Amino acid sequence: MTTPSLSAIREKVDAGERLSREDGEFLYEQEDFFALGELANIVRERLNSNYTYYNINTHLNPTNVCVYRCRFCAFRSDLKDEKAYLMSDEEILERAGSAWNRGATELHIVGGLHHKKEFDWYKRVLAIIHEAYPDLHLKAYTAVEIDWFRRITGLSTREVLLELKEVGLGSLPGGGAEIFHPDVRDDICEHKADADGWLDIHREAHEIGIRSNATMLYGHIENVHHRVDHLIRLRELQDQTGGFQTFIPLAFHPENTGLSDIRKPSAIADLKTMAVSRLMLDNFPHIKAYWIMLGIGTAQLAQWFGADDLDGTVVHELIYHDAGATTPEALTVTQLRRLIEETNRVPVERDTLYHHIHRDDSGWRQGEAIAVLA
Ligand code: V47
Ligand code: SF4
Repeated sequence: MTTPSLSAIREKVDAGERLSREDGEFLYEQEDFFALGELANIVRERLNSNYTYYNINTHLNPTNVCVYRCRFCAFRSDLKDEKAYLMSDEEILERAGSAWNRGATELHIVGGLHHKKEFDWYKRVLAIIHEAYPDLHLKAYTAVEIDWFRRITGLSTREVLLELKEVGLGSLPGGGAEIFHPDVRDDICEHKADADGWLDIHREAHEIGIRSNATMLYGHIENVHHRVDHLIRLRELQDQTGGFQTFIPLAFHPENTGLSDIRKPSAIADLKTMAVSRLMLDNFPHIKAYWIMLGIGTAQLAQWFGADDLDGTVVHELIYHDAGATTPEALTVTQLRRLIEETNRVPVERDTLYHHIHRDDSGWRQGEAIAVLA
C-alpha cells in the first residue's frame, strides 16, 4: 500500500478509481481546502453535469413522543411533557392536503417511537394519505422506526416493509444512521438499531424494490476514522444492491440536546465532509446539501464541493429547529431556483426517485430518470 498523497489521489479520481480508507482519512486532514473541493467537483460533474436538483416537499412528524433518548436529539419528548404531541388523522390529512395543493411531489414522514401506539397506527398514517393523494410520494419511516415496528409486532423487518409498501410506502429516508461505528453509536444512541440492523433493513428494502437514502450525523463526538468507516460501510452495501439514491451529511446542531457543550461544525467542516463524501461514495448517484441545517450560504457553496442537490422547499421542519437551526422553515420555488442559479448551476426539479418534473398549467407530470450511474 502506498502512502496517500494529493497527486496520487488526483490520479485515481481522474481515472475513476476507487479511493481507499487511508485516502479518505488523508483527505479529511487535507489543508488544501480548495484542492479538495476541486477533486469532489470532478466526480460531481462527471455524474450530474451542471445540474442541481431540488424537489417540492413537506415534512410530517406525526408524533414527537419517543421511547429512545438519543443524546443528540432535541426533538423527542416524554409522553407527559408539555411539548408532547400526537397528530390526529384530520391534522395529518390536512398537512398532506396543503402539501399537495402547493404542488408537492413528496411527503417526508418520520417521528418518535410512541410506545402507546401500535404498528397499525403507523400504517394508517400512510394508508389515509395514500388513499387521499395517491400521487404524493411517501418517503417514510427510518430504519430505526422499521426496527421498532419489528420489536412491537414480532414480524420480521422484511414483513414490516412489505406491509408498509402495501399501504403506500414509496421509499425510505436516510435518517437513523448517525455514526455506525460502535464506539460512537453505543455512546450517543445505544438502544436503537445498530449498524448491521440499519444496513440490513436498507438491504431488504432494496431487495423488494424500495429505494432509500442514507445520512451521517457528524460534528459531535466522532472522529475522522469513524466518518470514513461510516462511508465505507455504505459504499459496500451500495455495491451489493445499488438501491441508494442520495447521501445526506447532517451537521450536528447542539442546542437543547444532551451534547449542548459541543460547538456546531464550522462551514469549513461542512464543506470538507461534503467533498470527502462525494469522493468516497463513488457509487452513490447523488449527494444532497440539506440547506435547513447547513444554512443557505453553505448549501450554495456545497454545490462546488460535491453536492448536486439542494433539498427542498421544506415546510414544518422540527428536528433541526428544535435543536437551534435558525434557517427559515421553507423556501419558495422561485427563491430556491434563484439560489441555485447564483451558484452557476442549472436548477432541475425532480421527484423523490430522481425523475424530471415538468410543470404546466394543468399540474405536474413525471419525465425521464436523471443521471444514473453507468
Ligand atoms: O436521524 C437529529 C438527525 C435525522 C439532530 O432522506 C440531528 O432525504 C443534527 O434523516 N442535529 C433525521 N441532526 C433527518 C434525516 C433527513 C433529513 C433530510 C433529508 C433526508 C432524506 C433525511 O436528523 C436523524 C438524526 O441523524 N438529527 N437530531 C441534531 N440535533
Ligand atoms: Fe427518538 Fe429519533 Fe430522537 Fe432518537 S433521534 S430520540 S429515535 S426521535
